[in-house]
Amino acid sequence: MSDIPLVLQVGALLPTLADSLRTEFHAERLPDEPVERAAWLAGNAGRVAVAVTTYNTGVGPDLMAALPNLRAVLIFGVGYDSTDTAQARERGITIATTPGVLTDAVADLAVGLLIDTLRGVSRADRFVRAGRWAAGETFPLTREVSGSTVGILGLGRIGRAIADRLAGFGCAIAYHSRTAVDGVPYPYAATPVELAAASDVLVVVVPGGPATEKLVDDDVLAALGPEGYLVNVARGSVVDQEALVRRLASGELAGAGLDVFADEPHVPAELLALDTVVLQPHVASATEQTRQAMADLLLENLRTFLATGTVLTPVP
Ligand code: NAP
Ligand code: 8YV
Repeated sequence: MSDIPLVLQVGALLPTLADSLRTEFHAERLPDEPVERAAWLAGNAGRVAVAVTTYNTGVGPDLMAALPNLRAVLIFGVGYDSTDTAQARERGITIATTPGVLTDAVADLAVGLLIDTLRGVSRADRFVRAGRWAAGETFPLTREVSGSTVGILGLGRIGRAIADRLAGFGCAIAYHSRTAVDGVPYPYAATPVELAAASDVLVVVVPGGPATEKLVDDDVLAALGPEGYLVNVARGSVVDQEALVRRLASGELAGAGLDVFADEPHVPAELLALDTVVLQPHVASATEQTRQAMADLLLENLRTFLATGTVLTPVP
């Protein structure tokens, strides 16, 4: 067994990032297959100083407990809800994410989803491809985006970028976070229900995890109402998905644009069948430019951590 601190890749990563980890840091990849993984851990767990992972995989409680000398978890992404932050705090393990560099890409996709959901862009595309326009059918009228009222649930980095983009469309913006944000021109709603009741569209962009589990519950969806739309680019866990499906299917909600789901990559069959819903495979940050910027920031965090024991972008 070598004494050199090991960088461990946990789960699939952007191929260019995985290459850099291997060539620059001699990183090894934790096997995904359980028997192979257990054998690898039995021989190597004590060597691991840094784990590199994504939201999709994370370093959960069991894996973290199995790595006695782990000092840092570096996450490719801004959300860290799949990593055991409580254990990390207790053991003094640093967690770093890649905030900021993905804000624009995620905000762009959120606005695109919102426009698609209200104006039926994907639906109209299906209509044309199916030959229905050529056959003389008329596509139904849709909901105007400009001038609508948009509630932002979570006015952080991404929420603010979405709000500012939509303000440019002449939308009226309101928001809810746990605390009101100083110096923003948008009115604050005291609760998610109050925000939903005042909105035509509710855009969800709070972090996932226990504190926000089903923050968008049936009451919030009821307050949004049958003319209301939901856009979720945060985490599936933030929305009561069963209630959402029920209300969409019964027409008690007008539509939804969803990049994230409760049990990814599984999407409820009821949603697949609904024409009022636009579905994305968790791709809000997935542009060439942003994924490269995320990889660059992660690698900078790794170099800094190995040199100084600190990171540039720790989670609070
Ligand atoms: P951020 O700057 O930390 O913003 C999070 C916002 O949520 C803050 O305004 C925060 O304000 C609010 N918030 C936190 N807990 C809350 C609660 N319990 N109730 C109400 N508001 C709450 O984070 P960000 O960079 O904007 O990213 C936000 C989230 O987007 C990430 O955590 C991630 O889950 C998701 N995301 C998804 C994708 C994707 O591919 N779909 C990509 C990137 C990020 P207060 O603390 O004042 O409440
Ligand atoms: C993922 C995300 O990181 O940043 C986040 O929180 O959800 C995404 O950007 C990306 O899908 C890679 O896991």
